[in-house]
Amino acid sequence: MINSYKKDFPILEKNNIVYLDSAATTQKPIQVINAIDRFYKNSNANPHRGAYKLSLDATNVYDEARKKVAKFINAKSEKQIIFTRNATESLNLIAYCYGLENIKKEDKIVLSIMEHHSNLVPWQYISKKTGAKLEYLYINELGELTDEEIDKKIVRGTKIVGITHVSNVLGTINPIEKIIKKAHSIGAIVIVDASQSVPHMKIDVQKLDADFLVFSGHKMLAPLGIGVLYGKEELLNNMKPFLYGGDMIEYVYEQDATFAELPAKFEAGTQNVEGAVGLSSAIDYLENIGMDNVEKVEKKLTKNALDELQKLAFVTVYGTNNLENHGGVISFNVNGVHPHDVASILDSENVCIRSGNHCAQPLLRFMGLDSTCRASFYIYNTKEDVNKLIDALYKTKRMFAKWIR
Ligand code: 7TS
Repeated sequence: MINSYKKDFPILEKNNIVYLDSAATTQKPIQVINAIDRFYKNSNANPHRGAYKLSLDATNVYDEARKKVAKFINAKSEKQIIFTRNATESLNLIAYCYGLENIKKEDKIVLSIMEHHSNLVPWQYISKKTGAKLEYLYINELGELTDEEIDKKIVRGTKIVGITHVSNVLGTINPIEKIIKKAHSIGAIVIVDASQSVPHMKIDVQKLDADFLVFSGHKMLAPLGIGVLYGKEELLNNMKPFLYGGDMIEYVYEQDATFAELPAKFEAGTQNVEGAVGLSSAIDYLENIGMDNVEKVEKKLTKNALDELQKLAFVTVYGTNNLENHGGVISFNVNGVHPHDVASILDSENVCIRSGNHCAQPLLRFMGLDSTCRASFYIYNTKEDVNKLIDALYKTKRMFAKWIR
């Protein structure tokens, strides 16, 4: 059965590829491509800077996109939505503008060992600059964070907890509700890296009570180059700007300047209106399907893929088997064959997977691995895609028969 969403993605239709690398970036539906095309044909100008109709149009679509994002994650106010380039920039903004200003030598920063480098390397910098200790929440053999580990590490003295909602390597869905509650009980703030969750499930920032939450548009059908930083208003208000320049100021004098209110304070320079328009259209597309359905489609695919991969004696699958806390990302290895070789053979069969350390070297090192193969799913994937992945893995087995363990 071909699912009804694949037809909306010209690149998949045209190239007849099985795209299993959506954790890296997703393909774009024609609806999003058309929305960007319409913007450039009808409304392109520099927003917030012109009194003429086109500039007002550009301002309007940009502001509407912000409102849509706020509603999508249930933020109290659209002022809490800062557009950035991507999750990485959002995380750096938090590290520089909150971390550097608020963390002291005697404080502790706690991260999970499964953080993407984007939510890890900035905190190494802050730790070195401030003298604060950097500690990690480690995983059990199934790639999960246990209650014990959370209670042991998130203790008095912890000021920041950085946690990815869903691991981009193992697909583990972390118990962020519990982590947020625990962190707040001892006075720490929590940064949720929702890069691998906002595209795939309903997220309610008010219910979660996250202090900061970040994600990238390009992992949820939107164009490259647009990201989101959500933050509690009081925290954002008390932070200094990240970048200085046009449109983030109120008054500028020769020796001094005052700054604009949220969200403009954090959006220096000409805004990525194209990105915001694309993100707005991507949200429309996802909401039209319904996030519950997106999650259902992916759960079914993940179960199917896990079942099929686990039947292969020459393949090792990493992470938990519990679908309850497993997103649509699966890491595995063909025993005895380097993941880059596996990915090349799969590519010759038009199956795109990622191989490598997935920008999570500390996690891989903790697991005693250098690299893995990774298949990640989105709404355009089908059972047939999983079958093609399995067939291509059999081909790999045939080609590397001598080395397979
Ligand atoms: N956080 C997580 C959990 C991610 O998976 C990624 C990107 C990022 C942050 C950074 O996102 P960016 O848009 O700022 O680059 N993850 C991946 C991946 O798994 N393969 O390629 C990029």
